Amino acid sequence: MTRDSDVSFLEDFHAVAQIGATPAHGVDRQAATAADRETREWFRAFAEQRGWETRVDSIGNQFALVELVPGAPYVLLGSHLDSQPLGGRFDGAYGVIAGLHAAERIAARAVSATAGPVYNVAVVNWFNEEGGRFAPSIMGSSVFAGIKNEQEMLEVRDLSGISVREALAGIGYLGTDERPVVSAYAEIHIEQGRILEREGLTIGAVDRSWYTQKLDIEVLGEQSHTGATAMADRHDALLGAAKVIAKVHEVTDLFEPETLVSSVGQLTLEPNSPIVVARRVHLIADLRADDAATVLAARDQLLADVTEIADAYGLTINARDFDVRDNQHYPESGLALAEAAAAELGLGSRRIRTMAGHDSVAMNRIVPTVMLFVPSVDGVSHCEREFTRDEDMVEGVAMLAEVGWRLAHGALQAEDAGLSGTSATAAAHA
Ligand code: HGY
Ligand code: MN
Ligand code: MN
Repeated sequence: MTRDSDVSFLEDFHAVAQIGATPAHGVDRQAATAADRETREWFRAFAEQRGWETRVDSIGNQFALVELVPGAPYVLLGSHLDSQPLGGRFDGAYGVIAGLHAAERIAARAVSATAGPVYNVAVVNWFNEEGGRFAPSIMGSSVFAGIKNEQEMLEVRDLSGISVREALAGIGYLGTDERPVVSAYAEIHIEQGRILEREGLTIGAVDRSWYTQKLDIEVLGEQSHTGATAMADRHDALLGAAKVIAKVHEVTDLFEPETLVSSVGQLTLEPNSPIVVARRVHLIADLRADDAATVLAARDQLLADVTEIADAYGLTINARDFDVRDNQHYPESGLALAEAAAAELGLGSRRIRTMAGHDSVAMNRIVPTVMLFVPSVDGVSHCEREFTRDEDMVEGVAMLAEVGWRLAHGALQAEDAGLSGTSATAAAHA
């Protein structure tokens, strides 16, 4: 039986999925593009129709604030509306729209509750979680959490040389508003893996994130004529890059299957002419494992491989660690809260690791954080084929509303997570 509120959520979700929609049912809404602006306008309209205050901070994070207890800190719910190029319509967007609907249900419940909330509720659309256009990913929430320097992030440029600052100003979302003081954070997201689907469960309570890092690699050769240059005289940066890319894949064979994942997803080539041996290739390798030591061992092996390739082909190859993210452990009390909420709603749940990064990875550093998953069909993500069933999505909204209700009643305190206090306290100490 689908409740009216579920119908309303599904209508909103499928409406947003039309913004930046691609012919194969994905979305292309990269950070601070026109499509990103359109989803931000949708977010703002949703809040304003309900009389909620909206804010935009100085790194483009967008907030909707629901005041239940004047002057109190906010339980923050949310995720991100930006997508990968030709990405999926569920990644991030599900969590933002679920957050808006959960906040609406919490506000309605507070009206008639005997024991009212002690905290307010807010919903966030984080800027540039995906990092496809502007690296690193998880940018807006990392600045909010004091992990990344705001000015540095505003100066990051995309491949066409446009800075974050220029792009945000260009869509009218380089804000100046004060950030809300946050007491706790909860995020619901598609799993982007196969475990919940395989086990027939609706909810994942995330206990830990994988250790991840990027290797920023520059391969330098010498430009020359592809027809007139002797093979012995060539310093072919693209050949070297091809060897590096193969090594980034092959290094996973040195470890137990599926314990290390790695790929190169982005490459730029100069001068990129069919008659010219390449002078320069820039590429980014993504390395992840549950065990930090595995990533570090793979990284060391790759640095040795890179040196060998440089020597063998007469190249210079520079490799730099980038976007290193330590394992994040979510608080035990938050996991117990999620499991109790799932049980109350009659939803099957289990604890689960996240291999993908999320804004909750940043927020867990400053406030008690609950990270939840709903199933992904076939585990596919960052792809137009990404899919989650309506029935799983609506169960997830009910789950987020229940978790948010408990958080708004103070169910998780900073000390539960070994933290000092609200986000204001943490930022003051950052
Ligand atoms: O970095 C990540 O894993 C996320 O998809 N942005
Ligand atoms: Mn995401
Ligand atoms: Mn993603």
